[in-house]
Amino acid sequence: MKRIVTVQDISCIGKCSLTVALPIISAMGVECAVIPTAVLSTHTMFSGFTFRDLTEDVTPITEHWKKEGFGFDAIYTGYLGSFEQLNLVSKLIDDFPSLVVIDPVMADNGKLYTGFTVEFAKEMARLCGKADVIVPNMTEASFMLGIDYVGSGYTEDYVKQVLKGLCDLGPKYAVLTGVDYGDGKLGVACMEKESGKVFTYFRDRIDRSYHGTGDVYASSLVGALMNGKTLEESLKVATDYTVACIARTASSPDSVNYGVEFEKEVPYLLELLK
Ligand code: PXL
Repeated sequence: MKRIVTVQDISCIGKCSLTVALPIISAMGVECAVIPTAVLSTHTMFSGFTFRDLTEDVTPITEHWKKEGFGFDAIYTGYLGSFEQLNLVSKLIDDFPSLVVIDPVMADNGKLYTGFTVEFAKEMARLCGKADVIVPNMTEASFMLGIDYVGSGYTEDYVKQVLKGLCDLGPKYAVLTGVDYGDGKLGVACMEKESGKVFTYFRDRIDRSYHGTGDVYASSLVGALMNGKTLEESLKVATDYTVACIARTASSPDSVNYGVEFEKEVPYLLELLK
């Protein structure tokens, strides 16, 4: 059985970060260890959320693991809240060699999330240099590269240029999520650093946007990789699953406004793995 460790916050209500990663990765038959970096009452799109920082717990946790001799097949990081946490993740990658998947969660739709800065984006870009796979959206990629955010009307050449910039940060593969050429499709584009080869996968765009879909995407991507799928196959699994979650949520009378109904689509996710 494969074992991964994921490093991100736990937003007690919010259908994002750990409350998404843990169930999805476990359902995919992969042991999911966690390093919770902070406890929030909700994700940061609510006002008045509580925030308890757990940075000082990270090193004691990993030191204990080293003594016990634990190892991991993959490290998957999501929302990280401080420069110190970026350094701790960097050390974790050195201490526990494994496949490293970094989702540089910090921004969307041209804007940084509450609490993030341009300087943080630069440091996150440095951390991405240690990854095998990074999965920023267009906004995160722009902040990490220090370029203007282009929300629409861009070309395939532009996307290639951004992917090349991301590969130059150092990861083996750069995946751009939320690629939209204005033709009614939405998808991902991936570049392999060594060969410069680009792979894309698109689905019909559903004009709804929900919080936490990036976490659903990255978690199912990691789960698919750990199930022995290639990166190309894994990107398709993650895209198809995320689209299904969005479609279900858009048509559900019970849907909440803070996240997607990823739970009900787990059977479909397992079908995709076959
Ligand atoms: O879905 C990403 C995410 C994770 N964790 C927290 C967040 C967000 C996005 O806003 O606020 C706390």
